Amino acid sequence: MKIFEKFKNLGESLKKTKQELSNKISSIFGAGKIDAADIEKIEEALVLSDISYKTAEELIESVKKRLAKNKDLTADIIKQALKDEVGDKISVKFPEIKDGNDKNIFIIVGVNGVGKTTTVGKLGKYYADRGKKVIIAACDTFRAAGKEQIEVWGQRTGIEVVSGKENQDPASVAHDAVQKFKEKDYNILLIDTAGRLHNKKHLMEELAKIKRVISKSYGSEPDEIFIVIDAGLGQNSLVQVEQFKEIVNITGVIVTKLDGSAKGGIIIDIISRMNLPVRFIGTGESPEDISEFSPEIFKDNLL
Ligand SMILES: Nc1nc2c(ncn2[C@@H]2O[C@H](COP(=O)(O)OP(=O)(O)OP(=O)(O)O)[C@@H](O)[C@H]2O)c(=O)[nH]1
Ligand SMILES: [Mg+2]
Repeated sequence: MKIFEKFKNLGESLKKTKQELSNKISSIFGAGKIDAADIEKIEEALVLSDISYKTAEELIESVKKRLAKNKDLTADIIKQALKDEVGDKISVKFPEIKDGNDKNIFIIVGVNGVGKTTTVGKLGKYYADRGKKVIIAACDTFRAAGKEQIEVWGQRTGIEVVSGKENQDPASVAHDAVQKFKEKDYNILLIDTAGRLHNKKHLMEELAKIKRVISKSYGSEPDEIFIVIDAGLGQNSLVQVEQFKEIVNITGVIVTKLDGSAKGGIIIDIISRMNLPVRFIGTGESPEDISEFSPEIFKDNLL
């Protein structure tokens, strides 16, 4: 597959973050002489792009070290050093995404409205375009519109959707979908789940149950459990990830709505603080608006 196809929209969707961060750093330093102590001044710009204070401080310390001997600092030199330090922070070696087997099951989780259903629709098309036979389980039985929404995505992309009745136990819908998935020649089963707030205990228990039932019917753990986070929600997403991690073993993160946000910095924290791979990026509302994540392209487009 050609590289521009895999990462088609990643660079484009970082435009806003890049513009704001770059402009802020340039305007902090202006044209005057800069010395290493001035590097501290970029902290606010980093935090505004949604890098946590802790990570921003670490980045600043390491940029200062990197440039300690440089007597002729310019805004561009600082940006380049920052880019390299970000690159170091996010170039963590994670296992490959588990989508290469004959059969793989992904569960998609997250709080309300972050873009789970849209992401399931897009992922369905993404894998179908790559020759996989995909089936979707509509396990959001909580909202009537949730089921219809994913069925519309199924019609749009030509992907089969298994859905239950309104208010049916989502775990039983998941069970039926896994049975069908096992019996026929499907390759990828995508499980859409209802939005749930991490502090709602019974909803979090429901999620644990969905996972348990899937593991039991499948005969092994689901291959990936992705948490979807909305780039616009910033640092709050880190709390969400922490809480979901306590209930199910999150294996990766999908960051949506990066297209409308200047807060791409959150990705650095997810990788370096949460130690989770970012697998996909949502870059819009159309079926093709999904891109694989690449640390290199992210780094090159952040500044
Ligand atoms: N711009 C943009 N909008 C997105 C993206 N992903 C989702 N959306 C929009 O975000 C809104 C919510 O998306 P849903 O997919 O319904 O979110 P959800 O997490 O399934 O919501 P609940 O099931 O209610 O928890 C919709 O208007 C989507 O079109 C994205 O990557 N970019
Ligand atoms: Mg939904």
